[in-house]
Amino acid sequence: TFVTFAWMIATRAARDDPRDSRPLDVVAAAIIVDGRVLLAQRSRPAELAGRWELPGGRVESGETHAAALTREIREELGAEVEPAESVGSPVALPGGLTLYAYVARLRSGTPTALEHLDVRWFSADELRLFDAAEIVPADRDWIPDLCAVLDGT
Ligand code: DCM
Repeated sequence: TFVTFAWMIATRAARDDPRDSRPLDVVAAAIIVDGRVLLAQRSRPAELAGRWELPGGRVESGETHAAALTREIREELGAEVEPAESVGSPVALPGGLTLYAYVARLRSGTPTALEHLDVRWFSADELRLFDAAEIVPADRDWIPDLCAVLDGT
C-alpha cells in the first residue's frame, strides 16, 4: 500500500547506509552484580572513544531485543546474560536509531573488555559522582534510572 511504501522511504532515508535493511533498534545491558552496574568504555568511533556506556549493539533482522542483547554481550564481553525488565525510556540516536536499555542478569562468565577499552563496576554512589561528560551522550539520561535500580537491589 501507499502507506507502507511511504514508510519504507522514510525509514530508509533515516539510515546512514540506504542498503542497510536491519531494524533501527539498538539494545544496551545494565548488568548488575552485588549492587554495582557494569559500564564499558567505548573504543570507537572517534567521537565516542573513551566514553562509558551500557554495553550492547544493533538488533539484527528477525531478532528479539532479548536475543540481540544476549548475543551482543556474548560477543563484546564473553559473558552469558538473561535480559529482564527495561530501564528508563528509549533514547533517539543519530541516524534514526532508537536505543533501549534492559537489566540483564549475569548467568555465567566474567564480563571482559573484548571490544571495549575497559569495563568497570559502579555503585549508585559512584555513578552519581561520575562526570557525565565521560558517559556517552545517549546514556546520560539513564543515570537516575540506574541508581534507582541499584538502590532497590
Ligand atoms: N550506542 C549508544 N549507547 C549505548 C550503546 C550504543 O549510544 N549504550 C550507540 C552507538 C552507535 C549505535 O548505538 O551509534 C550502535 O552501537 P554499536 O556501535 O555499539 O553497535
